[in-house]
Formats: sequence, structure tokens, C-alpha cells
Amino acid sequence: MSSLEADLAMTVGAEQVLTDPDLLDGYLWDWTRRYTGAARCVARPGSAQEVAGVLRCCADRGVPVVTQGGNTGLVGGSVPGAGAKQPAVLLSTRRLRRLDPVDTLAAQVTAGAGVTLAELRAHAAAAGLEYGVDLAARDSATVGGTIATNAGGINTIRYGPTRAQLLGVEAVLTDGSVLSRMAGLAADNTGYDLTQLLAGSEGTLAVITAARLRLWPAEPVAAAVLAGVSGVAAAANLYAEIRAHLPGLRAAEYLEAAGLDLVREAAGLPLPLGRPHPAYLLAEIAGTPEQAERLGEVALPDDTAVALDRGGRAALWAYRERHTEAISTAGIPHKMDVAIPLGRIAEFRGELDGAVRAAGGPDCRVIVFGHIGAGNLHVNVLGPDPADEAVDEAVLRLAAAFGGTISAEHGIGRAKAGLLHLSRSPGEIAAMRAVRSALDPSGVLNPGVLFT
Ligand code: FAD
Ligand code: 2HG
Ligand code: ZN
Repeated sequence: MSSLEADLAMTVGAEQVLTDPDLLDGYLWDWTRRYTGAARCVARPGSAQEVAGVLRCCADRGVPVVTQGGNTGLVGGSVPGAGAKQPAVLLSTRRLRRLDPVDTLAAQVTAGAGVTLAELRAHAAAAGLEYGVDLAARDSATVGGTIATNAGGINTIRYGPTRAQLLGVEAVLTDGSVLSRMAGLAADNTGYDLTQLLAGSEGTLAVITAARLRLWPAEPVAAAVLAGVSGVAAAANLYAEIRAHLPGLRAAEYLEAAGLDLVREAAGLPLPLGRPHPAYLLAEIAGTPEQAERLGEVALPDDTAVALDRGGRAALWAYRERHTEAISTAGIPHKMDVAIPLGRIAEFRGELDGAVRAAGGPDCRVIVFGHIGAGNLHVNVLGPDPADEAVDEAVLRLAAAFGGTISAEHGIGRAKAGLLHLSRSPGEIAAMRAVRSALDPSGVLNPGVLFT
């Protein structure tokens, strides 16, 4: 054992330092299997103090640290980079499992970074409250990972992304100092907001070990609606119409035939409606059954399913939630997660396939779906070699040209680090780099993520 591994073993316990290649393998490939790199070991600290010890050991020696939660990230940020100068220490947060009783007076909870979204949501629900972020990877994605990526998900139009739930964090810097602001004060105007700085920082500034999170009153779900539409313009218009009539609208998701067909094939599901359509809008409405009756005021397309009971709603959601998994059964996807102003989204969609095929060849398969309420389209392309970035660049340039962003919710990671300038000015990038250098002067946290 080298002196670093020996020091890590002293810090977290020998059994929490993994060096066996078979054990490392599960940590070194990202969810899509497009990104992988080398690590000399995995360290699994069980407390903020142990995280501090790991960071000090690595920073003193200039050894890179890749922080990993549930490893469901989709931009390659949770695994070491392929071309890294030296192998990293992978710091897994999964043992940071503190979950305090829900503070029902404040409607808040303190959760460790390694608690999964599903565990957090169930814990809040048991107290009659709801955590505002939900996404299909809920069983693995962690509190720390969702903060570090500022994850969005299916209820962003109702509750905002993860940063809107974040009232405080406990986090560790590379010099071993532990920052803790966990009182959950709703009013606290005292200088720089370091908590919010860590939302979306993608493991480049600090290791988040716990968070103080806002909860919402649990609301009954009254209905899910799946409507067959002609395309993204019709879906956006229908979304706006439902929003105007139903204040309880909590999700508005977009699907197209290509993705739906893949899901049906992978999961053996029947056609969801009476006939196939080019595209679909899936909406979920909160409120009482009486409030959901206002759906009658909306001019819904003729081929629309409305599910009122839990089983029926889940059956409709399966067509949406199984997209990511189904796409991966057909190959290693190029994932581009863009947001476009709603007023220009149809124009963008109209040019997308041409741009993809011009960059990646005529055989590319383009699968588009996403959170239409947030103008967020997930563009998945199957066909090009995983190492070929031409299609990625073409799609992201197109998004930028339409006034959009190259990352709506997944982050920049390794996948888009070279294209950050498409969405941020030189001045903004310089300021971001300055913040990074100030908090991580040795530059050991996730090198190659966010910045090249
Ligand atoms: P990881 O993948 O382990 O890490 C992600 C990034 O955060 C990395 O850069 C990592 O270094 C950093 N990080 C992790 N933990 C910490 C920590 N404690 N401190 C500092 N840095 C840390 N995302 C959405 O936004 N919306 C969706 O709807 C959505 N749906 C998904 C559905 C599926 C099926 C899958 C596979 C993924 C989906 N994602 C979605 C992407 C992913 O789930 C999110 O990015 C999630 O936030 C990642 O959490 P994680 O714990 O898996 O983080
Ligand atoms: C979703 O909304 C996720 O389901 C994953 O953000 C998107 O697989 C994708 O491209
Ligand atoms: Zn998404």
C-alpha cells in the first residue's frame, strides 16, 4: 500500500478504501457507459470530518479527487476523465446517510449527501410533506449529487430546481475546513451566499456532506393527461392552455414517436392512445377531483387519455419515465440537454434533425423528449461513435443560436466543458475560474469538469 492509500485507510478505515479492480469497476463507468477513467482507489468516508481527512491527504499530494454520489449523472462528471494526467481518488459519498426527523414547524429537513432522492421523498411524505425535486433516477441519485448538478426533473415548473429547495449546506473544502450553515433561516442576508454557490458546482468547489432542505405541503395528485399532438409547437401551446385553466399543473412533459416506440419495444407496452401520433404532451395536475374537472374547459385533442387513479397515472408516466433506460438498450447515446425559449422551440426542433445528420451522417437516430414546461428538450442521438463529439457540438451550437442554453439541468461535466463559451461570456468564465481557484487552490477537485 502506498503512503496515500495508507493515510486514507487511517482516515476512513481500511475496509472503506477499495483498491480491488473488480470493486472499482462499478464506480469508474458513468451511467451511459460513454465515460470512464482511472482511479487509484475509492475512499468511502462516513462523516464530514472523514471527508476533510480525505481531501487533505489528496490536496497535500496534488492527487485529483472525483466526488461521486449515485453515479446517475449524464455528463461524465461523476467518473474520472479518460485523459487525466494521473489517476484520481474517487470519493464516494454514499455512506453520508444522516436523515434527521422532519422539522414540521419550519417544513424543512436535514439530509446527508448520500441519502437518495427516493429515501428523502418517502421521509418527507411520512410527515405529510413533499420534497420538490423528483426524477426517474430517484432510487440512486443522491442529495449531494442533485445539489452539485442543481438537478431539475419533472416538477420544476411547480417547485423550481434543486437550488430552490436549498436552505443551507455542510461542505468541506480541500484544506479540510468544514463550512456549515444549517439553521434553515428563511431570511438571512449576510454577505455572499455560499450555499447557493455550491448548487450546480459539479464537485469543483467543495464536497457537500449534508444539506438543509425546504419541504412543501403534500398535494394530492388528481389527474394525469396524455394527449396526442402534431409536434412540439402543439405541445407547447397545449401546455400553456392547461396552465391557464389549471393552477395545479405540476408537470408538463414532451414525448415523440421515436422515443415512445423505443420504450414500447424495450418494455413491451401497448400503444398508449387510440392511434399513434408524431408527439405527445403528458401533464400532471394536483388538486381535488373537483378542481381537475376544469380540464373540461381545455380544448384537449380528440385522442387524449385522462387517468384519475394512481395505477392509471403510473401507466401513463411509464411511457415518459422509461425513455432514458430504453434509449440505452439501443446503444451508447450522445445526450444533449438543452433549453430553448418556448417561443423559438418549434423552430429549433425543425432544424435539429438536419443539423444532427449533417454532423453525424444520415443514419443517426434522433430521439427528443423532455420537460416542455421548462423549455427543456433532451436530445439523444444514437449512431456516432461515443468518442466522436461532432454531433454534440452541432446540437449545442444550434441551441445557442436559438437563444438557448447548452445545459438545462444535467450540468456541463466533462461532456460539454469545451463548449462552455457557447452559454457563458469570457468575463463570466473568468469569474467562475477565479471562484474555483479561491476555493480549491490546488485544483484537485474534479479537474476537467466544467472547465477544460
Ligand atoms: P453523481 O452522478 O454521482 O454526480 C454528479 C455530479 O455531482 C458529479 O460532477 C459529481 O462529482 C458531483 N457530486 C456528486 N455528489 C457530490 C457531493 N456530495 N459534493 C460535491 N459534488 C458532488 N437529472 C435532472 O436534472 N433531471 C432529470 O429529470 C433527470 N432524470 C434522470 C433519469 C435517469 C434515468 C438518469 C439515469 C439520470 C437522470 N438525471 C436527471 C441525471 C442525474 O440523475 C442527476 O444529474 C443527479 O442529480 C445526479 O445525482 P447523483 O447522486 O447520481 O450524482
Ligand atoms: C429525464 O428527463 C432525464 O428523463 C434524462 O433528464 C434525460 O436521458 C435523457 O436524455
Ligand atoms: Zn430531464
